[in-house]
Amino acid sequence: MKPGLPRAESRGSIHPISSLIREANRIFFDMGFTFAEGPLLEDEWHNFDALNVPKDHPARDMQDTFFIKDEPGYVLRTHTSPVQVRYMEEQVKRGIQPPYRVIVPGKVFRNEATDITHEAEFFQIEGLAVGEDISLANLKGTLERFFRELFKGVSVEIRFRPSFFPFTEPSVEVDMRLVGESAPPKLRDKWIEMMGAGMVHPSVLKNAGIDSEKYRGFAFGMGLDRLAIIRWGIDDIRLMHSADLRFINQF
Ligand code: 2NL
Repeated sequence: MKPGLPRAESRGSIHPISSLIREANRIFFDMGFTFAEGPLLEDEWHNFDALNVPKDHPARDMQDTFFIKDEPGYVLRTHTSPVQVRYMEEQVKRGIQPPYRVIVPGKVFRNEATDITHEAEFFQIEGLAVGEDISLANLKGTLERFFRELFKGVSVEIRFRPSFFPFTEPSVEVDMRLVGESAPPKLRDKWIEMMGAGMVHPSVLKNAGIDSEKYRGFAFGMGLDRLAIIRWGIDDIRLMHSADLRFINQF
């Protein structure tokens, strides 16, 4: 062992969530997406209004969102979508027209009662593609490739079910299943709800300064805890944020 390095058993390792973010960045980068990030403290316009979330929507309740007492109009972001809105605004400001493809991993906050499976802060990853002829078929192909690369060597199928989000129309829930011999027996052939997605609502494009007559987009968002659990077969979600080195050092 080289002098100066910590002993092997006390060396750090990559947290599964970080590992997933790196892997997802690489897979989407290969499909032409760029990475973007933004502030955790957001204004209500970027977090809600621009995304077509009505003023009386339950997501805007004190029970669901952390509002900043001394800074009216500011919240801890409840999703990473405001970053995609900022990304679009920035491109428009610079005179850069679509196509855009952007991937946004990051921490988000929900003012919920915490219990063994719910934390007030967690990580998610969202994606956005805007162009002249973007369709739901492009969304399906993109997500299929993402899951196939993430579960390399295992056959993966996905399906869409109808859903609702204020920022997409139509909206879908995306289920995934691992099939065949190489699938882990515990998960084999079971449909698992993985994410929400849809075609970007024209009002959202308009709010970001994009011509919604000319351009369309798809968007998706997913939590990373569930994905990490499936990816590595972790059996207790609480371990994920326990900072327990016996857990972390397994990765
Ligand atoms: C979920 C669902 C979703 C989006 C996020 C999005 C972003 C923009 C415009 C339109 Cl800028 N949509 N994001 C769309 C559908 C679903 O997330 O369950 N996330 C954990």
